[in-house]
Parts: sequence; C-alpha cells; structure tokens
Amino acid sequence: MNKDEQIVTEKQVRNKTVTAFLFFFLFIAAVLMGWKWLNRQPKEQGALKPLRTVLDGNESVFLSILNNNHLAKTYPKTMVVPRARVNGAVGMSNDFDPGSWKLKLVRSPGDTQYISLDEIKALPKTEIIFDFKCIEGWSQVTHWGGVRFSDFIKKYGLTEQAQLRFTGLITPDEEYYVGIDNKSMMHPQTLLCYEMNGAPLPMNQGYPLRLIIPVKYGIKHLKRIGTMFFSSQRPPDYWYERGYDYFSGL
Ligand SMILES: Nc1nc2c(c(=O)[nH]1)N[C@H]1C(S)=C(S)[C@@H](COP(=O)(O)O)O[C@H]1N2
Ligand SMILES: [Mo]
Repeated sequence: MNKDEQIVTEKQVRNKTVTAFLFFFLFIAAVLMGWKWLNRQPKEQGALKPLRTVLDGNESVFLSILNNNHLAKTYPKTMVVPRARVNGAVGMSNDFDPGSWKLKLVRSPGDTQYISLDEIKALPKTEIIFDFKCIEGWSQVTHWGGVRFSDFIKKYGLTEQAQLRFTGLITPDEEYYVGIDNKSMMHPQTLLCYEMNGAPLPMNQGYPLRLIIPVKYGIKHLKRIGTMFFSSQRPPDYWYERGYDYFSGL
C-alpha cells in the first residue's frame, strides 16, 4: 500500500457526509432568508430599494464613461430590416390630430414656444442606421432621419437649458413620458427624428416627431413628442415608475 494512502473508516465517511449535508442546508436557509429579507424591503419607484440602489449606482458609472467620441455602431443600408417591428403604443391615442401638431417647447417655466414640423425640417438633416435595442431582448437594424438634438439646441438658443441635467419629453396626450440626462441628449447620434427609411415617420412609429437616442434602450426613444422641457431634477419617466433603470444606457 502506498504510504500516502490512508485507511478511511466507514465512520469517517459518514461524518463527512453528514457535515456536507449540514452545510448544504445552512446554505439553502441563508439564501431563503436573504430572499425573504429582500422582498420585505420597501419599494422605490417600482423596484425593491436595495436593487434600486444598485441601478442608481450603475448610472453614475455609465455617465462618467459616456462621451461624444463613443459612438454607437452604424450599419450599411443593405442591413436594414425590410419591415421594422412596432413596439409600444402608450400615448399614441387615435384622437391625435396630426394637422394641428406643433412641438410645445417649454424654454423655462412660463416661457413656452410652439415649433412647426416645417421649421424643424428646415434644420440640417442627419441620418443614422443603427441596431435598435429593446430591453425585452430583441434588436433590429433600422434607418432614421432628423435633426441632431444638439443642432436644435444651438438653433433655438437653448444652450443654458441643455446645461441643466435633464430633458423631459411627453406625448401630446401625456400618457407616455421620459426623462433623459442631457449628456446623452447632446450626444451627436441623438436625433429629433421625422423620417424612417427616407419617408415621413409612419403614424405607429411616432409621426410627426420622435426621439432616436442610440446610446439608450428602446424605452427612452419616445414616439410622438408633444412637450419638451428642461430640468435639474429627474423628470417623470414611465418605465422608471414601473421598476426599470432610469438611465437605461447601452
Ligand atoms: N409614445 C411611446 N413611445 C414609445 C413606446 C410607447 O409605448 N409609447 N415604447 C418604447 C419602446 S419599449 C420601444 S422598444 C420603442 C419601439 O419603437 P418602434 O415601435 O419604432 O419599434 O418605442 C419606445 N417609445
Ligand atoms: Mo422596448
């Protein structure tokens, strides 16, 4: 017999087995207790507080990485999906009158300006083909055209407003709304978009004007912009209130 080998008695085997099972059950008990603790925590904006704390922590990390040289990948026209999927119809009610639409721009509380689609189309046009990603897990390469948000800000003399932390967007019926950090809004790929595949936006894709913001998930690409405003605090956000990440960056 090799000198390294030892005789293991049946009793020793039994003791080891008992110990292993004990640790296993303690581990399961700890996981169950942790899970119960987590579910007893108060909710904050639709998410359990400890989870919300982690999401908000992620936000500051992402914001410090995001810069204007970091561009979302773009694609050739040949890769654009033939029929783009339509997702989400909150705030797209049928009683909307496209003929009388104007963008309601709240320059500051009490100072509102109305801007027509023609005025927006008169600004320099930018196009982008990128992989549009939804948090539900699908993505598709789509082609959009419109005015860079940063060009719009310059043209309408909103530089000071853009230095506040957030922009808020709301559909005309006020059913869907998003808040977005201005660092992401001023990113060169962020568009006030009025075209898809070189044609006016289809009704269900947000006619007459939607947001395209490739540095964010789909939930932030609000379709059919009614009101735009600026704020140093987080504007209300539809999916944030339902437990999702406020930042929703990519
Ligand atoms: N007004 C409005 N905008 C919206 C939504 C919505 O429900 N209402 N859904 C969002 C979500 S979750 C996604 S993934 C995209 C989908 O854009 P699409 O329909 O052009 O594919 O729109 C976003 N913008
Ligand atoms: Mo989405």
